[in-house]
Amino acid sequence: MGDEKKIFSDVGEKEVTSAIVSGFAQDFQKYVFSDVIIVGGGPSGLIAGRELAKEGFNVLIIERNNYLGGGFWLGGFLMNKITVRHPGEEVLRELGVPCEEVTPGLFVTDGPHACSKVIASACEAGAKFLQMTVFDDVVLREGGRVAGVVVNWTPVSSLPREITCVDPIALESRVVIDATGHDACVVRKLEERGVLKVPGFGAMWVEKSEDLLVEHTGEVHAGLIVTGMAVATAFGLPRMGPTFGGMLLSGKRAAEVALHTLRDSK
Ligand code: 48H
Repeated sequence: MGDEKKIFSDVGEKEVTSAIVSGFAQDFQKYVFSDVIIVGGGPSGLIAGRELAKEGFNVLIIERNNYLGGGFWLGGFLMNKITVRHPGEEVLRELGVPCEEVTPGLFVTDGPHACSKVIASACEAGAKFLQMTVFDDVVLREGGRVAGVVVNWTPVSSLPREITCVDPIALESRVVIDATGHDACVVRKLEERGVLKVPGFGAMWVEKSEDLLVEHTGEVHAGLIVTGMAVATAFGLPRMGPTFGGMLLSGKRAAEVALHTLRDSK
């Protein structure tokens, strides 16, 4: 502990803590009002976020877990092979994910490779993330337009109410995208408030579901776009099981719809 040669720079605890606090606060301040808030960091939300951030919009992705990627790390039944039906592989190849055609029109890839690339592509495009943050409610404005989200830390919402009297906070945005998967939490909140009726997703029918899902991806209510599995829940469409082309293409479609709104309202 004296004259030995140091490998690392001479930086201590207070600098480390300060870097974390100021970095987080600077980003957070910027995302108090964003162009787009995406609730849910699964494949559909990540692809939508990537496309929108690439176009130069401020995108904030809110995720209740610490890890991003949702159900995209694994295929079905805890087996980590991801399948996509054509043309889903085009999105994977665009991101540099190798995939193999196992039968005409069906492609297989490794979950960890595909998922990490999708996450990295959203980061590289400039999307920002709030992990361990759970959607709690919507912000509604004139005419019932969705104008943001109310969130809390995930640990706060998972502890018993009597020891966590912590109010949530609101974040505003020009567009909100519900990418929360089967739960369709944002859409469900509008149902709870008597704004929408939500039928819930239908039984499995892969050949029908993915086309329908991409077709129905779009605005479900003023200011709110729905993507991914949440579309099936919102419109009562059949589920597709462990195949993900629909999620990737739905994310792209959601971004296209959001771009129209963002450009029209500039
Ligand atoms: C913050 C939240 C909240 C909340 C949820 O489930 P996901 O992977 O969603 P998609 O739609 O991008 O992909 C669905 C796909 O993974 C899948 O399950 C398929 C294809 N199933 C077919 C079938 O037949 O079952 O990701 C959603 C993300 C997750 O990371 C959640 O943790 C997060 O949203 N999330 N984040 N606040 N209230 N609810």
